[in-house]
Amino acid sequence: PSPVSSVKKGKITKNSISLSWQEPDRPNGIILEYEIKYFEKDQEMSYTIIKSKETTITADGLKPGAVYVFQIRARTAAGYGGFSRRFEFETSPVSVAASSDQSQIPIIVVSVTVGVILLAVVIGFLLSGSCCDHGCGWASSLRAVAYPSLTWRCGYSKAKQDPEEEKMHFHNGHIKLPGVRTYIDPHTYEDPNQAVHEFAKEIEASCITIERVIGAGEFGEVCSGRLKLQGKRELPVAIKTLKVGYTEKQRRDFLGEASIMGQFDHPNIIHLEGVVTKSKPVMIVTEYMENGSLDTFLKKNDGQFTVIQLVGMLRGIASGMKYLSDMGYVHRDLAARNILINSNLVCKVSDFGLSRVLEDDPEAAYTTRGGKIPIRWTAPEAIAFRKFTSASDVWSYGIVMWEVMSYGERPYWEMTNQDVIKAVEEGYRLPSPMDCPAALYQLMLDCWQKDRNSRPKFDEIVSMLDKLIRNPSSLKTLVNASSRVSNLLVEHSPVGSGAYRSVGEWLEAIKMGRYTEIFMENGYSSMDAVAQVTLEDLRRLGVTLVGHQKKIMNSLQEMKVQLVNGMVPL
Ligand code: IFC
Repeated sequence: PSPVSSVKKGKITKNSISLSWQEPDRPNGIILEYEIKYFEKDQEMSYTIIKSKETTITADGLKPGAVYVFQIRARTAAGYGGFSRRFEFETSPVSVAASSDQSQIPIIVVSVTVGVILLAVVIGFLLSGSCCDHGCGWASSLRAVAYPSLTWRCGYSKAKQDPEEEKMHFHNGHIKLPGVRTYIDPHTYEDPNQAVHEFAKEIEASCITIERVIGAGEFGEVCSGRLKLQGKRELPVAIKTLKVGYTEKQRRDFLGEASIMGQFDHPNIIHLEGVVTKSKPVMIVTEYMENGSLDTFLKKNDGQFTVIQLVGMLRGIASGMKYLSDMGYVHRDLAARNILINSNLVCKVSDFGLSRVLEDDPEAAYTTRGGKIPIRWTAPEAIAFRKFTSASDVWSYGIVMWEVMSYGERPYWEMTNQDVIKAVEEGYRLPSPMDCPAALYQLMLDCWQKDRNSRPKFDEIVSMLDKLIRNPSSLKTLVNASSRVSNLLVEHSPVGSGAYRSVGEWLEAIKMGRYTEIFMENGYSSMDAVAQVTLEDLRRLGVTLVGHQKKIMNSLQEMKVQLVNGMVPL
């Protein structure tokens, strides 16, 4: 949306200023809300932000006789527009009669009490569940029962001098917490139609031209076509339709997907253009990704890319996943088949559900009491007790790295799901893909740590890949060809059974004995503990020489990769 250009003052008292304004000249979509930022003149470091669906607000709790600066911006499904210019208004001066001080005491007492209670509710709510679980587990159902309409929303405010004064806003029954931006499960809405229109723009069917069918979705077809919105140039789009004769629940689930996607705005997440709900068929419209899904694309172009290009793809996927995990969204089905790639080789995280997997291969999805799980992409704790978190998404990301570096090879080849589960449980891991840089394979192994808390976080993965891209020679060291035998799983851990009996003995053997004391003092006193050491840890321990870091990490890598002769007997 273009900036709001006209703002008028309304009622002004000594502690409050009311404002009203006009919708921007070029809204470029439906305005979902306005954000009003204000601060006392020359005190810009300490500002307050209020959100409003209306074109009027009252800012209260202001100082008497002070000048306040206001700026307003509008938000549509496409995001925020620019802030308006600054508008300055002054509160009325204090009245000379001093007795009013006394009369305010009851008001202050009541406000403080209400404030404390609200704070307690919010803190209780914060502690009552991690935001990383968007599943239908009993914990979240219980939360939904206990707090039927409480979900958090976006909204933020910079440090204020007086934190008690921090404003909290209720909007649609959702509490907006300062500083957190998390996605909202559309199931928490009583009326899913309201959810979809809060997050997705309604598109008129006449703006869409369908060209051809490109795939099958769970509820209908996926097509390519064009979207022409007034005042904008024609865009190539993908369109998913809901087949006729759907049930109310199917429509709800179908549009629930759009409500989720509409909350995301990131270059590596598939972008939702909008939905068609006012005419039939009901449709979800996204940007069009010319090269389709990443697994098929890589199989078709086997061996055609440079390592830097492949790492660029992986960097994009990790960046999209960092965004989703920051939003508190757990993907649960991260796999190369769920990544789309466009003509510029930009990868975007998507999700086509399990339908395709099931059609392709009845073995790929595993059923345990109503849940389908893509076994070979899923972390052991998610398979065993449904612990899906951003850390289990990191495991899947490691599998995606392996798929990308092996140009779309099937993880664990033709092993059965049962064999995969057993082998992984016993500590076996996929071997390095052919010609894979050692640093990338090490990152995969880090993603596949059994202990989910030891796996890297997505932001660490992004910065690691950035470093490798900035320093391409770091990708020259390939996984030792002789230690890579295809069709064999490698034993990953523990390394304790290796050649060295103590940390000192090991470090001496690689001429790094000078670090023995530092290792021992920092809890790396056994070979098992040493096995968990990452490059970050080394830096923290003060191993700053790159040559020493390499020597230690390479030696660890060598110990971890112990070849198993023949297919694992299970
Ligand atoms: C049930 C459900 C699905 N809940 C969430 N999703 C979901 C769907 C989540 C995400 C993600 F990654 F952002 F979290 C993405 C999708 C998704 O990709 N949906 C979707 C994609 C829906 C409709 C269409 C038309 C598309 N786009 C394409 O299929 C496509 C093909 C080529 N270019 O685009």
